[in-house]
Amino acid sequence: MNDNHTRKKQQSDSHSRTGLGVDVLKRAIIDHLFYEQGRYPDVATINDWYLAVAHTVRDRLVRRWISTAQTYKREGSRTVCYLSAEYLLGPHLCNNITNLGIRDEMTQALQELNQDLDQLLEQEQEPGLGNGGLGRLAACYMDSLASMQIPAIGYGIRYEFGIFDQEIRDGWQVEKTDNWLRHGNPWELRRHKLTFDVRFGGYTEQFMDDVENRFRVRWVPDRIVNGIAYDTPILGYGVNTVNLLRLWKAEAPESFDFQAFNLGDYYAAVDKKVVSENITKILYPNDEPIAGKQLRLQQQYFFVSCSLQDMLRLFLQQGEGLDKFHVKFAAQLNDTHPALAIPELMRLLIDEHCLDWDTAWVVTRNTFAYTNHTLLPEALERWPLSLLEEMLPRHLQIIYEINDRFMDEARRRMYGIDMQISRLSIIEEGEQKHVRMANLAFVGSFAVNGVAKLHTELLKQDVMQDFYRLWPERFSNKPNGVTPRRFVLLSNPGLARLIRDQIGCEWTTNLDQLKQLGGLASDTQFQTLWQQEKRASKIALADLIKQRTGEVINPDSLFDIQAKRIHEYKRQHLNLLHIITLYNRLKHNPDADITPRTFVFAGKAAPGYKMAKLIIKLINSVAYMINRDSDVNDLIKVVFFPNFNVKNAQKIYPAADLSEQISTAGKEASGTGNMKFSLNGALTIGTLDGANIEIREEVGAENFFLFGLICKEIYRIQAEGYRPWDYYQDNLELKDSIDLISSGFFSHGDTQLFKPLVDTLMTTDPYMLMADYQSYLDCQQTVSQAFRRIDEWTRISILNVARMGRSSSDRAIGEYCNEIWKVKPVPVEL
Ligand code: 26W
Repeated sequence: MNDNHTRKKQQSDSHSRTGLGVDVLKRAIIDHLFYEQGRYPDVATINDWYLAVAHTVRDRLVRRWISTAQTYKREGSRTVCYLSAEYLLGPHLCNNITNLGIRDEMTQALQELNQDLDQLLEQEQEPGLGNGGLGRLAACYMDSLASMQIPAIGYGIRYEFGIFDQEIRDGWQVEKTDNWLRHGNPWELRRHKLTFDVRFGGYTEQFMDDVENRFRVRWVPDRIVNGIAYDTPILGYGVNTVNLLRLWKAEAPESFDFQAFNLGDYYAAVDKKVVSENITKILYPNDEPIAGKQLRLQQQYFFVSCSLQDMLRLFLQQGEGLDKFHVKFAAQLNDTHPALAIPELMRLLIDEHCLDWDTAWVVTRNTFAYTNHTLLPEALERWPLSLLEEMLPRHLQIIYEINDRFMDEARRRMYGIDMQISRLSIIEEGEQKHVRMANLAFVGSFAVNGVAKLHTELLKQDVMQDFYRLWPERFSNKPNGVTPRRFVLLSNPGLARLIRDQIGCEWTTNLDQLKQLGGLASDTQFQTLWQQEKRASKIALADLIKQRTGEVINPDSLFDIQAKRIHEYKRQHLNLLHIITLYNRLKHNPDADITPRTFVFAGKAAPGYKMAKLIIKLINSVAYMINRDSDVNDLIKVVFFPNFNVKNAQKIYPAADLSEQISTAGKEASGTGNMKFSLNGALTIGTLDGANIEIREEVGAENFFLFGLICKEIYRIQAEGYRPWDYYQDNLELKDSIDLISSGFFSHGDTQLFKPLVDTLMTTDPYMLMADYQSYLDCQQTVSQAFRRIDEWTRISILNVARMGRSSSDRAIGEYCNEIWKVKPVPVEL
């Protein structure tokens, strides 16, 4: 943490590339506008000003970047490599200004240049290189690694097109291509010289290596793609550390085939270029059901091979023996998407660097650790063996060898234990064989973790029970966390200032400090200030909703928000059943005593996920009817906020009174939105699922609106035979709500539109909505009563924030560093 003295010194630094004072910032911005954009203020566009400010801030990062690289090189520091197919970074500018600690200075500098920082921030295209929880967690962890001065490199894919932009047309989701690079990207540096060959296809052959005097394997690929590094600086908060996010782009070794051109075959001339670049063209927009698409596997192998070749390059610079590779690097596999790293490191060590199998295996298994992020069977990756045979013949050989040796070890370990060994195998037998990526990830890692207490328990008791039975010591729980920099300091500056005025600002890097707020929970004056901050955020969101949807909402109503990917297990449609029930109550009795509420939904559906898209249509159809029904007199309003992404999330989390975390128990691995809402003073209504359990333990059961069946009860009911129809029959309000949907009331009389959704609920209801309906309704009634006692509500809101210290991604990264990666901070002097 740069103390005030260092900061003062930096403040006084007048160098236009590095100074942090108002005047030097002004000069730097004008310099960049002039020399970078070739513009002068009178003619400069908003985007010109944005780029000028971006380059001004980037200069301050690059200086720290170089100092960091020099320090790590000098120290030969043990380094964490985070391998993730997704990084949901969000906009860079404000985050870097916040982490440099110059938000006030930059705001003033721009004011004096007649520019508005918030307006310029709107200019930035956010890099949406992720789908949801997993990708955002990777971004939060990169922020914490840098803020805690841990030497780290984030490796991933530089998708040309990120997660689609969502538009709502006639209530339906429409996907728009995310051309985030259209205006260039000031936050990345192309590393022309840093390219690696990545092979695909072909065959392998054995040959006798006389020098090594042993047989070796040669892989003769039938196509090679180049991987080019693009580096994005990740600045820590209040430190000089700038870690590296290295994303790979695929390019053809030769971007133009002249011979083909001369022969007049113009397509062939560019064919290789197009095919190669397709690999990193677009992010797969699914965040649970796997695509199993060839291109997806190519993407996974491509970035894994580039990353490991780069790690070997960095290691060999140190001149040590490769049998010490795992001493230098700890590599975290963010779910199974990078699991091919295991056979790829084996291939590189054995085929390219001539290590023997055993040494290579010791190095490999002591390099990798694996985090599981989902228990949903349909999300557990398993690749057809035939696909691997065609695309990665050498890796399949290595996977077979790994599996044979592993199964031998397993047989030895399970001696006398009755269990089915086939479930352990990396190879899934059957008519079409598959490679189980979770099994491969386990076998090739020294540590495996879940992301919340219940999730880790279910991992041990269910999905990976056989592995846990034989290797319990490898399992641990590493509860997720979120960065308080972006999700409080940056997105809720008013609340951050209020907190700082009371307890100082150490909480931004030591979130447990928030506990001190507990003592102010009943302080009426502080409560008033707290309410004012919340109301200001609600008004800001109301304005944005007016802009984006045309809907006018009442900022004094209870803002009840569910914002996350649309998925049946997250049960946005249970939330809808509550709304329709309230509507029915008001229709039956317009004087019914309903607490005014605004229901806000936000979230994208995977383009191929029909039921999720139907749920979005139903939300908008219910909104259409209710919002225009004068009988309900604005007591309840429903809004679907389009295009939920990090930028919009930063405006939604601060404005919530109630956070909806209503997934079926046992389905949400952790959730991280739940933490962001709670950290911004929202109270949570939720099930005992994922991190809701830890949040409730921390904030106190009396300060959490709990409902629903717990995991065990669900297993029991399903084992005994779950009959959703009975709940429909026995519960009039539930029946009326379902019937209103089936009647076509929300679909202009079309009784077929929502039939698939209603039929699923009435027959299988796999996510137990019918069974949890009444408990949810009762709990929502409690919420309505509680919100009327606004001072009591505010007291609980303050307590919720005060007790959310453990939800910091710094706490999580601290646990990974001490218990898995065994890595220490390396402070950087400028
Ligand atoms: C293409 C297939 C695919 C893509 C992404 C399958 C699975 C995923 C991710 C694992 C899904 C995901 O984002 N899981 C979420 O991870 C968060 C971070 O740990 C958790 O908080 C969420 O509960 C979990 O759903």
